Amino acid sequence: MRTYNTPPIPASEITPKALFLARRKFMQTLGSGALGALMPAALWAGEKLADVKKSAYTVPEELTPYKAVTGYNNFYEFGTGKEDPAANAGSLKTRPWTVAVEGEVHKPAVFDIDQILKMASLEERIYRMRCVEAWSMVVPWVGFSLAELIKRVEPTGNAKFVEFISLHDPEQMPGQRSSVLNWPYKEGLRMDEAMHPLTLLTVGLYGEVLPNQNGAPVRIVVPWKYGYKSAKSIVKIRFLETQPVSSWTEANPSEYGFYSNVNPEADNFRWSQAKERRIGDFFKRPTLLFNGYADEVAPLYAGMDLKKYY
Ligand SMILES: Nc1nc2c(c(=O)[nH]1)N[C@H]1C(S)=C(S)[C@@H](COP(=O)(O)O)O[C@H]1N2
Ligand SMILES: [Mo]
Repeated sequence: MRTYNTPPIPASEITPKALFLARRKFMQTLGSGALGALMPAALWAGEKLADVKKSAYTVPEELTPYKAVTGYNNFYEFGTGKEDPAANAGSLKTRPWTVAVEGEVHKPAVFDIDQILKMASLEERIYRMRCVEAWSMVVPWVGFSLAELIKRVEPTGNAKFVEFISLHDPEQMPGQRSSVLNWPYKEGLRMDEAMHPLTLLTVGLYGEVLPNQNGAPVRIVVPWKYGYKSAKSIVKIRFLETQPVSSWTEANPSEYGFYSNVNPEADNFRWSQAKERRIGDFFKRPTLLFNGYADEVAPLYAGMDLKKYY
């Protein structure tokens, strides 16, 4: 079933959230309209997103609890421990926020996050997520197909790849003061992968604005690839003729290839990818080729040697 309970509000958030709501109410009752209009539709992490439709791109699996989805994360900009992002990402300022779209496009643009939120109708999509560290989750994301944004900027015939670049700001991202990765965090997709309807431009989860630790205010989610392909808190999308080099490939090219499709037979890692632990489960389960999305995405790789193009 796809029902879920209202996520619990951590005690630490109750006071500021209540204050925020009170302040907004105050602004709205000023009645000037002008001030009210200045208030963004959705600002506070945890705030409900309006008009979210159900999507056909959804798996009928039990959801990973909100607490785990938002409390057990990889986001090295805020530390390398799984609990570091939830503890430290409060310093990320998600407004104002823009995403620059450039490179091989006819209509380069700088989109404000509020423009992005209105670009296409928001959908809830329950996706299986698979981290290369052999754990997995089922997350009800909110967003729309990245293809919707791509169509607006009209890629040129030279656009073969898309690069996603996360925010680089050591003031807000304390993890960037150490060089565990080459900052900013960079990832990429081939054009047809980026255009695939499953590739989600993501602004929320569990019906709410994305918590900072999950990559607020906007991130990519590519459910048939290992988690690191899904770049968080992106500020730039670049269309390229040649394949970009991602941060993880720079760190360790023999393990982190460009494609990084979930593959139980992948033998390029120091540890096996054959099984995974769904967060909350005791027993491991077998990992599925393309994370269970083979029907949808296997045609993208027809004729390719998936061991060579890992
Ligand atoms: N900018 C940035 N994006 C990132 C990461 C990161 O460290 N920095 N970690 C990746 C990894 S390894 C995973 S598994 C997923 C985790 O997403 P989640 O915390 O929302 O589950 O984010 C990916 N995106
Ligand atoms: Mo990951």
